[in-house]
Formats: sequence, structure tokens, C-alpha cells
Amino acid sequence: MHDYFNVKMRAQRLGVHVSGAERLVGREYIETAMRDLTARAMTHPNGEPDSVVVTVDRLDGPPRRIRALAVTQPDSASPGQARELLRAEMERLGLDACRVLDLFYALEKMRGAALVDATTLERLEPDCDRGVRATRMDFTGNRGGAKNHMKEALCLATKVAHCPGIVGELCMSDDPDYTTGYFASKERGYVRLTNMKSMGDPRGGRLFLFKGSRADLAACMRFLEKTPVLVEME
Ligand code: WAQ
Ligand code: MG
Repeated sequence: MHDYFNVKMRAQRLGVHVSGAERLVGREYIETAMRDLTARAMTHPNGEPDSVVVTVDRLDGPPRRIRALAVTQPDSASPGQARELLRAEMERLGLDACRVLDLFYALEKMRGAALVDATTLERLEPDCDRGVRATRMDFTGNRGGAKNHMKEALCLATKVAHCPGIVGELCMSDDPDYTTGYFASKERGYVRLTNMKSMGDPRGGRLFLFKGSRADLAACMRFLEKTPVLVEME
């Protein structure tokens, strides 16, 4: 068995998060991954950063392999229709959909996701300006290069959906020219929604819905931030 390394990039401009990405690779791909991620940071549609940090960490053991969530794509022709579909998805799971959506669309720009109690809608992250980041994940067949929005999102959504305590995830890209988003859960899979926002809209973010006790919350955070996951995609 060979060792795995987590290679992570984050980029900022004037102290504001511009982009972040990561890989899980063997020793022989560390340099390539560092170069790819740096190139990505420097050519991001949200603008050129003035600070790029790339880190490399050896994993304690091999990543857990999880099959990618099933993807469905209902017709979504406008932001209004996308919102209705999101509402229906969340109501199906017994969630207070309208309040969750209001919270989601009002999120400030963050590096990570808002972690929210699904019952009280209380924010649970230790740092609400940063949010929580799901990390230590990658997908089979990843050859680096330019950002593949869908594969990367499906990878993150699959890891998050398998996290203890997480009942669902809402996502919209903060890239102004990328208008597709999703709602994901272990139960319903990856529900992909086109036209979630209008072209050119810089808003975007992620919201993880959590159900459980404070002890469960610690396990949830540990899984999100520490457990390495390799998502199997064809
Ligand atoms: N952990 C938690 N939150 C994150 C992470 C992470 N690793 N990475 C990004 N975020 C949050 C952060 O607030 C970003 O501003 C926001 O998500 C959006 O990130 O076609 O491209 O990378 O099916 O802009 C979804 C649809 C694309 C893909 C999502 O998100 C499809 C996307 P972005
Ligand atoms: Mg983005």
C-alpha cells in the first residue's frame, strides 16, 4: 500500500477568499497537483489573488471509498422555479424549507459552508465568517487541470451526505458565470438544478443541515474536516 497526501490550495485577494481546491494523491503526483492548483488559483473567474497558499499533508491511512450519489435533474428554467424545486425537496425531508431558503440566500461570502441546526436554524460553526470546510476528498479518475464544477461538487456532496448528523446540503456556486446548483442528501441523492441564479450574479454559498446532539456535532465536524474520502465515479 502506498501513502496518500492531501494537497490543498486557498487563494485570497485583499483578505477575501477567492478560491480553494484540493486533491488526494500518491507521492508521485504531489508536484503536479501543486502546479495544477496554483494555476487554477491564478486564473479564477472571481479575479487574480494576491495570496495563494498550497499545503501538503500525509494522510494517516488510506481514504474511505464511497460511491457517488445518484444524480437527478428536474426541469429548472428560472431562479423562481429552482427555488420551488428546492422547497419541495426539503419539505419531503420534513425540513422547514422556506426558512432554510431565506437563510441560504442571505448568506455572506464565506470560505466554507454554514452549518445549521435543521430544527432551530441556529448556526453551529465555531467561526461563522469562515464557515466549515469539507476537506480531504477527491474522486476517482481526477486528472487535475481546469475546474470541473460538477464532478467536484458531486464529490463534496457525496462526502457531506455520508457525514454523521448531516441531513441535507444546499449549494450555489459563487462563480458569477456558473448558475447551476443542487440540493443533496443521502436519501434523495444529488438533485441538480440549472438556473439557480441569473448569469452574472456573484452570490453563492453552501449550507449543511445538521440534526443531533452536541456530541454528534463533534463527530460531524471531525468527519467533514478529517476523514479522507475517495468518491467513486465512473
Ligand atoms: N467545504 C465547505 N464549503 C465550501 C467548500 C468546501 N470544501 N468549497 C466551497 N465551499 C462553499 C464556499 O462558501 C463557496 O463560496 C461556495 O461553497 C461555492 O463554491 O454542475 O462551483 O466552488 O452540478 O463556487 C455546483 C453545481 C457548483 C455543479 C458549485 O461551488 C453542477 C461550485 P464553488
Ligand atoms: Mg467558487
